[in-house]
Order: sequence, then structure tokens, then C-alpha cells
Amino acid sequence: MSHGTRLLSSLDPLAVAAGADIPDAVTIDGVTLSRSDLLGAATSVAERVARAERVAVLARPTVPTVLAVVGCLIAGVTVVPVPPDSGPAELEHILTDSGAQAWLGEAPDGTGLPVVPVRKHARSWHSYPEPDPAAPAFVLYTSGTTGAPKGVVLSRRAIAAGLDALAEAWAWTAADVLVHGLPLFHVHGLILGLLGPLRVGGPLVHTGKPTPANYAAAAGTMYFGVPTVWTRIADDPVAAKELSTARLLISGSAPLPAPVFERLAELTGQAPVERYGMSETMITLSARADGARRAGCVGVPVRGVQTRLRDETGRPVPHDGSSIGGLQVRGPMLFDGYFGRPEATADCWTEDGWFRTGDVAAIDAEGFHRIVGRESVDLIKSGGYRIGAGEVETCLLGHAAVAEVAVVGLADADLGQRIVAFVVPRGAAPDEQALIDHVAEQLSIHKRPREIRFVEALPRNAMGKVQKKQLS
Ligand code: MLC
Ligand code: AMP
Repeated sequence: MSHGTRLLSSLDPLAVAAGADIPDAVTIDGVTLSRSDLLGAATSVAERVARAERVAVLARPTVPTVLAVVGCLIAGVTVVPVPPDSGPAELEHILTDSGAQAWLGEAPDGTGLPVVPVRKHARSWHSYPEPDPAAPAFVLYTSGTTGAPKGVVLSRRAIAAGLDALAEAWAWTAADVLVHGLPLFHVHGLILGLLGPLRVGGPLVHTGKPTPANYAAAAGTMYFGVPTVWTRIADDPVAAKELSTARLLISGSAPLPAPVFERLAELTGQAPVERYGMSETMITLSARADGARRAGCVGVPVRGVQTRLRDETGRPVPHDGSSIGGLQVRGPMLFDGYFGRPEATADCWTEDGWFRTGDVAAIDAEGFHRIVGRESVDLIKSGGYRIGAGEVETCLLGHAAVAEVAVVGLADADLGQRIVAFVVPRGAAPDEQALIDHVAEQLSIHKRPREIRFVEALPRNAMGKVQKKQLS
């Protein structure tokens, strides 16, 4: 499937002029925008921001966020989406690291950057040429095993290739109504969930919170969710049955537990479609709309993607369905690198040009992939959010009552993994909630530990390195 050269093909002014409007192109925060409203308002944003190179957008799921993102895409300005609940330490890091020149739309209190307003009712019909496909569309901040989050640079070309590959795998067309309630600062909710419908030309309904009741009420043909969302729907048979008429129920961002897969299939009459991706790669593997869907399996490479497995020494691992190895990928939807970090960028590529995902997988003879875990215990997935243990540890060490700390992800029926901090206190053990709140205030709220366990000492090996596998 090809949509031509425009990234947001459904916003082509010529198509709108020809009368092909979509009355309900985007519904978000209780407001519905037609495609022509969206185009007119976003072009007006483009006019105000066109001279900037990179701007920060406080990415609440609202109309101004949609207009800010689309306006920047029209003008060819790079967007730095910022989690709206970011704490001061995180905010400071994202703004400094990205070099964002201004806030577009809402800005946090006390910001030192200029603020460019987004006016919902302004309209412009100026026609912008399509920006260079190699230009960066987004710098998305995502956690690594250690240190502060890094900015993933995604080009317009990569996004177009990634979305077209999914449209092909899922037979996703303008006739589909996409429903989700995911945050608008990650690949899942923002790129797939907002730009996907704008590229294929079909409506989006953003539900606000991704609750079973909100999904049940939305009458979509395609639903996106992280496994925590699907787990909650599988526990709510009344809501789940309302999804029976949908064409595809799609899960990703973390492993979907097999019992949830089975229960959803039973309640909705259709097995969910699992797909696998990363901020750095967008979506590289998926079950196909017209192919097999197997519990515990994330499908086959989407169009343009190749995969391989390597052991610790770099030797090939057979694709026999049971041997496991480090998953490496290549394809047209991969990122350009980490913003301003050539060394970190070089580290994640092999000499022969494959990206090391850091995930461990098995591939069978038919090309079906199973993700069996991560190479590092220091990357945690909780509720579909990627959280670096090191970032949470650094934050907790900044609290006067913490002498030593080790943060791990322990199995959790709702969140997949829950963040648990093992803390050696300095003096008397502090209040558990005070430590949780300290992280929730300094970093994004979803990075807070759900549990603090006080210990006298952390398990260490002879070299003094903390043995995290012994913490459970
Ligand atoms: C709780 N709250 C606190 C707090 N404790 N606030 C301040 N301080 C504290 N100590 C409040 C929160 O503000 C929030 O309030 C409420 O508690 C619930 O927060 P939560 O517990 O974090 O929400 P929860 O229901 O557990 O969230 C589940 C979820 C969420 C599934 C909705 O985890 C989610 O949206 N996940 C999506 C992640 C995602 O999109 N990942 C994609 C990455 S891209 P209030 O009032 O707001 O409720 C990727 C690539 C790919 O991975 O493959 O897709
Ligand atoms: P993020 O950087 O937030 O994009 O997280 C990417 C990580 O999420 C991957 O490296 C995987 O560990 C995990 N992930 C994404 N999709 C899946 C999936 N369907 N099954 C298992 N893990 C997944």
C-alpha cells in the first residue's frame, strides 16, 4: 500500500478541497474535529512555529496537543513530546538535552522558555511544501539501563515506512475507526495511535483513560492497548463482549500473558493481534490480520524488516523455535540515533548494520517470533512503560534517608512488572510512602516504586556488584 509522499496523507489540502472531508477525523478529550478543521487549525499553528527547529509539547491527550503535533509536522518542525506528569528533574533534563527552543501550547509553571500559544479556533489555509523525508519528526525520550533518558530521533521517512508496513500487515484502511486511550508521548499512542489514522485517513477516537468501560463505549473497528489494558478488559466480561464486533484487537509494548490472550479470545470471539516494537525501531514484528495469532508469540517481520538472533559472542543462533539469542533487527522504520549521543548510538548497532534490541527471542522455521525476556534486568516494563532501574535508583539516592538502593521489576498480574526498591536506610527506616512520593515528584509518576522493601544489606558478589537476580 502506498500513500504517496506526504507523511500525513489524510491532511492533503487538495483532498480536502476536493470534498473528501472526514467529519470525525479526531475525537479527543470529548471534542470531535473534522479533517478540514484539523487541517485549518494545525496549519495556523504551523504558521506560528515555522521558524523554530525544535519545540517541546506537553503531551496531554487534548486537542491542543494534536494541533501542536500536526502543526509541527506540516511546518517541518521537530517535536519533543514531554510527559505531562514529568517531575522537575526529568523536565530539566529533557529540555536541556533536546535544546527545545520553546513550548508549543501549554507550558509548565515557571518555565524559562518562551511559550507559543496554540489557538484552537484559528484557521489558516496556507499550503506548505512537504518537508524533507529525512528530517527529524520527533525526539522521543526513553529510558536506558543507566543514566537519564535518551532522545530517540525518528525521521519522517521512518515513520511513513513504519505506518505503511502496519497498514499492510493489519489491512488498516480509511474504513477503520481506531480507538485507544494511550499517552501521546510514546511510539504506541502518538505515532501509531495518532499519526496512524491521519496517514491511512480514518477516524481516531481517544478515550481518555484506557478503561474497559471507555473502550466498550467507543464502537471502533480497531483497538490498541498495552497488556495491562487488555488484562483489565479480560477481567470485565461485559466490557469485553462489547468488543466482539471490532475487526482487530491489538496488543503491544510489553508481553501479553497467555491466559489473557485466551480469555480475550473466549470473551470477544477473536484472538488478539500481538505486535512488538521499541521507541528506537517502531513496530518490526506483528501477527498479520490474515495470518495466525498464537499466544506468547509476536508474529512475523512486517514489510521491509529483517531479523536475526546472535549469542553473547556474536555467533548466529538457529531459527528453530527453541534456541534463544539476542534479537537484532533492520528495516526502514528504525531511528536515526540518540540525540546528541554518537557513542550511545554507535553502541547499539553491530558492525554490519543491525540494531541490537536488547531483547532475547526465539524464531521458528516459519518466521514466528517469541520474546522471552530482556538481556538486562535494569530495563523494567511496568504498565507498558519502559523504566530504567538506574534512573529510579539515582533519584532515591537523592533522598537523605537512603544509603543504598537496588531497583528491580517483579512479576505483577496487572502491570506485568511492578517497580520494587530494595533500600538500605541511612539510620532509622523512613516512611515507605515518603520515598514513593519522592520519585513520583522528581520523575514521571509511573516511574514511582509500587513497593519499598527495607533491607540491612544488598546482595553483592566478590567484586561488590549488586546481584539483582537474588532480589525477589
Ligand atoms: C498514584 N498517583 C500518584 C501517586 N500514586 N500521584 C502522585 N504521587 C503518587 N505517589 C496517581 C496518578 O497520578 C494517577 O492519577 C493514578 O494514581 C493512577 O496512576 P497509575 O497507577 O500509574 O495508573 P494505572 O491505572 O496503574 O495505569 C495503567 C495504564 C498506564 C495501563 C493506564 O500504565 C498506561 O497508560 N500505560 C501505557 C504505557 C505506554 O503507552 N507505553 C508505550 C511505550 S511505546 P489519575 O488521577 O491520573 O488517575 C513502546 C513501543 C511499543 O513500548 O512497542 O509500543
Ligand atoms: P519502549 O522503548 O517503551 O518502546 O519499549 C520497548 C520494549 O518493550 C522492547 O524492547 C520490549 O522489551 C518490550 N515490548 C514491546 N512490545 C512487546 C511485545 N509485544 N512483547 C514483549 N515485549 C514487548
